[in-house]
Amino acid sequence: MVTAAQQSGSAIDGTRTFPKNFLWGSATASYQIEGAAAEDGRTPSIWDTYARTPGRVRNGDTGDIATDHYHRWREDVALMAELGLGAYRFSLAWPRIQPTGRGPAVQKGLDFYRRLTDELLEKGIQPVATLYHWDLPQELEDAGGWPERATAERFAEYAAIAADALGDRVKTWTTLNEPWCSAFLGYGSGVHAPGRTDPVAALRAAHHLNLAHGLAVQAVRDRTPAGTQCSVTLNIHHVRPLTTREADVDAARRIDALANRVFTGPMLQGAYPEDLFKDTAPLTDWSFVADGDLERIHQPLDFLGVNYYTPTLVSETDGSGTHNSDGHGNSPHSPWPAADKVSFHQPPGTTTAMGWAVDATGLYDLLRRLSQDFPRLPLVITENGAAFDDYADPEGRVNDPARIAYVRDHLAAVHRAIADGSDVRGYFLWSLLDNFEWAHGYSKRFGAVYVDYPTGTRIPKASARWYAEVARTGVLPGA
Ligand code: IFM
Repeated sequence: MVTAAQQSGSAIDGTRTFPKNFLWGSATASYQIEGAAAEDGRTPSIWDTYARTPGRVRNGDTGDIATDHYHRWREDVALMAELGLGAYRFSLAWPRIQPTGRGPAVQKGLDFYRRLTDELLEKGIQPVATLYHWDLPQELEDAGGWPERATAERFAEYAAIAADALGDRVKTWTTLNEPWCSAFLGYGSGVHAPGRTDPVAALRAAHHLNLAHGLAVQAVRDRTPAGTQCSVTLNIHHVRPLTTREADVDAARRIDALANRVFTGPMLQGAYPEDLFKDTAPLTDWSFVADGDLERIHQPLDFLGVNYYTPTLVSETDGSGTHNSDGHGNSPHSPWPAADKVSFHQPPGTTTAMGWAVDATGLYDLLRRLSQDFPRLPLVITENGAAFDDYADPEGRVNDPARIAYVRDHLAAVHRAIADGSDVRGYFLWSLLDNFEWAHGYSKRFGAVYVDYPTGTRIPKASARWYAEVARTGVLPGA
């Protein structure tokens, strides 16, 4: 059998060939693009409520209209086909399918995703569906939200509804997108919906998101044909210590536990890390982990989805850093429970419009580490990309050389990781379209396709054309 590593090659001129079946895609999320917030039975999610709360989102932006994908989906699928994408990763809006988070499904909500997936399949684009990309039905938050076990149980029911309705056409499922953000930005620092600032609630939320994942995998597997792929997407932080001092190395260990191993431990190994329990002991005894939960969470997965943008640089606190690591807004409340002695530093190098350092070596190191820690688990880059201050020139063109350079360097890192033995099966560019960038509103443009918000007009940026060529040929040009 030819391995992916053997199939991938580099030429003297710097071009790099990816393995034959490597999946080239692009990604979006429901609240960020759909709009139609009150249409066809959809009710508010926590992000509708949060965005409508003054002071939460830049410029008071909301997802009410977003890119209007709910009405323009056909045009958007046509764009994907034009760009030659092999796969499209999107998320289902829970409040569109099951508005109160419980009870029967709304037919019109399901029909929207049926039409979308039919159109994708018709155009030869593989649908990759994420069940949860942060839009919890508000009623479930009112009942306690992710810190409560019942929310995980509701999620399993919703996953069953989605799998029953779409399991005949969606062959690849992701349970959660970046549960770290849901738990720690949503309930810890409060810079994401629902905006709560309680470290214990954040840890409880992390556990119930883990449980929701395990229950949803079981629900999807029970209802879908053999061969259906199940996964989860984590924004694994590549955490580096500022120096080799023991205290800084320990700060990196602590953040690695809170960012990564709190999820990979139970999901992939069936146990929470002991050091996480020890570090957080002053806050909680974790008695919310019930008997049998770890078995429920630890389900076999077909691949791990990895989202990577920038590395994380930490030290034991020296007063020069902050507790915010990721440019997702500033809050007096830390998203890192029991890590008061950790400072976050700006990694060296140029930055994107998010203020995030550009460092593709972080992606390489991360992929190699994951392959070593979980040798039999294939990896897919489910998000990677960059925001820049793009604009349409008088001829209506959008030139974004910095994004091309960013994506090229990160793809080169993926290629190198594959050549060194990592089993990476695909890459999804974040994002297909400029969209609602959470607390930043519409001020940050991550799209390969530019969106003129007042008119909804889509303009493929230079990077979209460049990426289409890479996807078409499977060859990354030299720098
Ligand atoms: O826009 C987000 C996405 O929703 C989740 N991952 C990170 C992206 C950029 O911040």
